[in-house]
Amino acid sequence: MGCSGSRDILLQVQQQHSKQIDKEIASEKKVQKLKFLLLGVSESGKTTLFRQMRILHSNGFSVSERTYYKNVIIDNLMQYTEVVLRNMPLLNIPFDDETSETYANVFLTKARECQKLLDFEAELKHLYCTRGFQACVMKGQDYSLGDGAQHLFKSFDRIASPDYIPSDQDILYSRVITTGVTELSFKFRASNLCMVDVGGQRSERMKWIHCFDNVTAIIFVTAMTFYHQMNDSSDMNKLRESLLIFKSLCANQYLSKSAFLVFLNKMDIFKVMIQRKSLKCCFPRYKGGKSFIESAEYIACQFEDASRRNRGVYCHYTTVTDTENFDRVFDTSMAILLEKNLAVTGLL
Ligand SMILES: Nc1nc2c(ncn2[C@@H]2O[C@H](COP(=O)(O)OP(=O)(O)O)[C@@H](O)[C@H]2O)c(=O)[nH]1
Ligand SMILES: [Mg+2]
Repeated sequence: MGCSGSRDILLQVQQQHSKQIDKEIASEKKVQKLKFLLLGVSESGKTTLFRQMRILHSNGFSVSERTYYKNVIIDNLMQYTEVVLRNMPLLNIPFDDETSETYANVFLTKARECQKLLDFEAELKHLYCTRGFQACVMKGQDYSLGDGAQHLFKSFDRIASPDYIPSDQDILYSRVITTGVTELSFKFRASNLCMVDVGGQRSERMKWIHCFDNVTAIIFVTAMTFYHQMNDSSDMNKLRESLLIFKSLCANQYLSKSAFLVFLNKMDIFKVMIQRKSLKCCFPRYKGGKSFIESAEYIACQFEDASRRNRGVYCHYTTVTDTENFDRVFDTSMAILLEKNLAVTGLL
């Protein structure tokens, strides 16, 4: 009796211990660190998405970071203004009047040395309101004017004020070429997420492989607007180049266990652009019309075909500069990925 009693107690202790271990494993699993790697060619929107993560799921931007972005924004505005003014004659867009032409020449001859936007405040305020300048900005897609330019031009009065502090939206539209690797860790639902942002230029792509260890999912970002844009350094259509890179990533043995999400980005600009220029310029076999849905679905299909993976690739249409829209899309994409795909593949 004594013997079987102590055996029962031992069994109970063992069962409790085992339950405790199960609990710990379960809770460890629950807070498992998931690594998401942002890949895609330059200017697809990776860093903007990364900044949204900071706004939505981390502490946002500090005062000193906003001061840093103020300088970036002023620098961006100088560059964008120069690009527009140099493209006006190339696109046969005349200046509205003599004053505008004089102001443009003053800016173009002096701006580079001086690098102080506010020294040209009066000239720029005048130029930004002219019909010629605005018409050239509207054609920005034809000569690769940065996609943040319109927002920054519109916000000039605010940016030029002495006590200007960049808003989140200004930061999302600012452009800094990424070099190296940046990580952000944050809590998302029951998981700890680590998001990794990398550079997208050719030279930076060599570094991607160093980040391939233990990647839960690749978030491949591509701008849908790439369909009519060339990469000057590779002399290739940027959407076709994105597809090639995506295909090689899908075939990469180090990523064989990683899931793949494709964010087809810059939906806002694409919706307007597709009315003007058909997808045929990129895909001669495209037989559809100019509607957004038809064109966007065709692009999504190209990525699904390029993957040739039986586990499936999840495509989502995004406008990563739009916090509310992106919050929703990211939530949905994570729900699909975490709840369906990763559970099945045993990654979660
Ligand atoms: N209008 C618009 N602009 C975008 C969108 N996504 C990114 N951009 C802008 O495109 C530019 C390049 O984005 P960035 O995130 O730096 O691209 P990366 O090189 O892939 O990191 C920035 O000025 C962004 O503000 C979008 O969905 N819509
Ligand atoms: Mg970047």
